[in-house]
Amino acid sequence: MLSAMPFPSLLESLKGKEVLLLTHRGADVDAVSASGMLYFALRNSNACIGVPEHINQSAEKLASELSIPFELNPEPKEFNSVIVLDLNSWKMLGSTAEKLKSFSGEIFLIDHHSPSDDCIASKENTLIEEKAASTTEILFKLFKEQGIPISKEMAILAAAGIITDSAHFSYASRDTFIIMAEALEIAGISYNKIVGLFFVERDLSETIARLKAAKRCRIFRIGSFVIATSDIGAFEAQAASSFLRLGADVAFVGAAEAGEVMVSGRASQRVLEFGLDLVEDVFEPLSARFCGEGGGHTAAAAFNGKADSLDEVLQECVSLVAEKIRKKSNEKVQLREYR
Ligand SMILES: [Mn+2]
Repeated sequence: MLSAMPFPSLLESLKGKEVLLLTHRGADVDAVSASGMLYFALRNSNACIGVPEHINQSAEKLASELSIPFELNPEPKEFNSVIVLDLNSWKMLGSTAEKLKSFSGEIFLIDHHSPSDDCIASKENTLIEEKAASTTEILFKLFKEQGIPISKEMAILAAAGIITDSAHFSYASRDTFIIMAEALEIAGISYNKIVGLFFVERDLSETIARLKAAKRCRIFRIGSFVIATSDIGAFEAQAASSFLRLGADVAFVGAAEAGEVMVSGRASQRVLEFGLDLVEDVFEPLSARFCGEGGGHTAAAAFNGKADSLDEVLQECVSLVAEKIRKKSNEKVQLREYR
């Protein structure tokens, strides 16, 4: 979805204004790279990057390597305009959401997640391209279309966002590869050098979380697809990704605390090609039942809601996948669990 946008003149109209480039909480490499690209493009204005709550380690390393300043928990009211990057639901702003809700200036939004119902910016000020591998891919294209010069740093950032959000090109379109090639050309450094700018050794606590999730794994099969579920107190997304590498087609890993549940989902290329969409088929229906909010991408999504037991939520995730697979299969397929 590419909206008819005011974006051709966006940078022009922001000249001389105080602009906040706002990422999602726990900003990742793509969020920081997209903000960095705009930060460099707006260099002669007063642009500032704001990160709600915390920044992830890879993103922090990249920001430091490229000398990109950022501020934690920014105050939108100190700015004339806000550009929201790499998110499109209030929940992803964490504690900054309330501050932005009372912001009276103009808000723009550029993102590649599935659109949600709770719009942060007006339709004219929103640019969502779900097919883009990363927000930096959208910006790179936008800059080219508008004749905005792309510097070496901006190209490195475009590439970094693409590499991480496409999971090293597992989720990449033809456009992604074209943009990546152009970005590498301008960047003038190798692919490996770019990866080195944000690579951090995996934390021991993450390794333990992944292995614990594996220990508690439940395995289901429907037709030729394998679904894995587990629970863990941290690194849910990373644990879910591990299950895909072990061979699962769909993985749901959740955490629960004081009635609040959070589930991270991942889906393989094979099950996506079959027609499963984690947002539409699983996390959106889940939102109604467990009063929460789900969003993300077709292959990588998350849900936050309320439930007495995490098992109940994970079970519902499995049932929703099974339902979709049954609908699309001609033969009768049964859901079974391996114990
Ligand atoms: Mn992203």
